[in-house]
Amino acid sequence: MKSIRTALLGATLIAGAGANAASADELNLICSADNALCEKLAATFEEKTGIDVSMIRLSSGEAYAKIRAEARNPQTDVWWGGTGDPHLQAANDELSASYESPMLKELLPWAVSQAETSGYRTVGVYSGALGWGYNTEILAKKGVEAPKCWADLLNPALKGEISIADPNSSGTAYTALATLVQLMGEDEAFEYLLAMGKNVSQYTKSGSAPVKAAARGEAGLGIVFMHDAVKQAVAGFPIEVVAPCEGTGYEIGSMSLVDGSPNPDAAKVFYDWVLTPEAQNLALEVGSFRIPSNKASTQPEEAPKLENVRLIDYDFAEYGDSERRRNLLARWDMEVGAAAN
Ligand code: S7P
Repeated sequence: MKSIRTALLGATLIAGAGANAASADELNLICSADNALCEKLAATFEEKTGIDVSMIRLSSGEAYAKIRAEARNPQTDVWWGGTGDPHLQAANDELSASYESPMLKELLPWAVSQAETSGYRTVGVYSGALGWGYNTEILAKKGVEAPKCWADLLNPALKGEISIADPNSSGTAYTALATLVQLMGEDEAFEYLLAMGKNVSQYTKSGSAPVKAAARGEAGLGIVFMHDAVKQAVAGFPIEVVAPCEGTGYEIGSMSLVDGSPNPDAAKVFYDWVLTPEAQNLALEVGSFRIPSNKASTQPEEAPKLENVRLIDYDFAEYGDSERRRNLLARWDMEVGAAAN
């Protein structure tokens, strides 16, 4: 990577002292995946390139809100990970920059399609299906039958046992909301969410927190991406992973470069590196079992097999559209959030 660094420093010198000129030795990263993976990526990149990474972990909705708030004076260079819909919303709002990475040709079709949908303002980095993990010991103690379908989550015996995130902060929970709307129709999905809300103990900020709570015995069931539930099961917790019988949605975890960012050269170095198999395989070292987007990356054995999951034809363009996402979140606040308070 030495030569890349030298090229970068040259590029910075040529850029001169323009308003946005900054050191090629710095990168400001928002990471919206598991903190362990975020730290691993940042540390390895620093080690390889000598570029200092200043990283914060934010849930997908919070990351979008931060980038939006900084639009006039961007502080962030790269937003890596988190669900694709808010990345598409950022693209829609022209908060992200268009970049056709030379790595695109190495990626699986769903990752490239995410780039094409957004005019190359975002790209797919991993994928995984939505489902839940339940604590087998808690449900057995309560005599509750294993919940296999969305309909089963309305069982009054689950009162106070379900945990799911707030879709305003969490991309996972927004994926759940958009999935139910696509499965049932919008009015029916909101009726369902209100009814299920009677069983919800807590709307968390982070998307993976619900299944961590279930693993620790603080909740009976957490609605999350299936790979986040697998992580708890692999770690030895009594968690059973479920793909809902009626069908379910999925995410294309994404990455975007921020338009007008302070360190655009370093940002592109990170962008290209993090799409390599070498970088994508780091996920395995921290027990993150989602499907990586590079064709040559290792597909984790533990990752839920998508061919065994009844996937809906998730409409990323519609549910990543700014107005659609804003309206759905406003309705969630008025109906579901208000009922929880
Ligand atoms: O890396 C695992 C993963 O779950 O992290 C992301 C994250 O949970 C999304 O966070 P929020 O729901 O808090 O926004 C997911 O994209 C990814 O699957």
